[in-house]
Amino acid sequence: MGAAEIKKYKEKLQVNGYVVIDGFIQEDELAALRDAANTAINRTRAHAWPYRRVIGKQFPPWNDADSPDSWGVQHLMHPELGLPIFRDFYTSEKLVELAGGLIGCDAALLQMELFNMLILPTKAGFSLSWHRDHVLHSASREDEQKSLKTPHYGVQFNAALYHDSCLWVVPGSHNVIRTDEQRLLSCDTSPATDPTLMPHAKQVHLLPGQILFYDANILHCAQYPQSPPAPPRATLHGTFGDSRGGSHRAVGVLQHGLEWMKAEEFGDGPGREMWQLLMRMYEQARVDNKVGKFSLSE
Ligand SMILES: O=C(O)CCC(=O)C(=O)O
Ligand SMILES: [Fe+2]
Repeated sequence: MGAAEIKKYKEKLQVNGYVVIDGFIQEDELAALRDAANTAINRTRAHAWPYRRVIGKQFPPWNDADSPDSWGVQHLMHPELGLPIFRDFYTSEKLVELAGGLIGCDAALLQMELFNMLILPTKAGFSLSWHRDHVLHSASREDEQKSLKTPHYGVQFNAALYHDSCLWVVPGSHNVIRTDEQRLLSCDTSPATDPTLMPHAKQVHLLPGQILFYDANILHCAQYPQSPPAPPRATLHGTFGDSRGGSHRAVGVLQHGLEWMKAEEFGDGPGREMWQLLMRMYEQARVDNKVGKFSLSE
């Protein structure tokens, strides 16, 4: 993708708080990723993969023992999952270039972070509350304003392998404090059972192969219907950081439990330089006392 095109997407992301990019994953790659996704989903649902987002809990930490049903598969790049295609995708030149361009960060400064997959539960539907990823539901206007003005030093994406309409956003809400009405509908972790009640809410529809980048501060929620009967969801969900942020992103990233990524053998694979920068952030987080903390809680 050319620099001019990336610039155009960056502008959209800055203005609207999200941007959808067409045809990011081509047919061949889509088929191979769907295969791998299927394997990962089956293993997760068969309780042969313990790292998962459990139904009933919206934010980390997630505990395998807490619920039999899942809404996400965690740690797609984990060597024990045995699906190297996910790391190849995460470290691919096209994704790294795009993520770096959107952050405004040279590829050499990009740090490896999260790579997970969002799926649908099989026993009953589940919904997330309206939230911003790293701002408390209960934040005062002053605290909210302060958070919204702080740079992210990173980006996050949803890359859909199937049609995906689970996510709802309030366009443009990423840099504006909530109105009284919005606050009322997002002041606690109650699941958003009817997202249309939120003024200006917009359902995001992704086609297979499209990639969405969204600002962690955009007011958003999600609805996860039971599947089947709903068609499958397999949406690759990841983040990249700008290593110049020091430990700024540490809580949001490390709260997902990335101890396993410290292994030297893991570092030896694709994206080693990005991994080294993650390790540097880990070390800085330890010094700054940010390990073992969480962005949001229920
Ligand atoms: O399911 C989604 O697309 C959104 C997930 C989400 O908001 C989150 O993990 O914080
Ligand atoms: Fe979120």
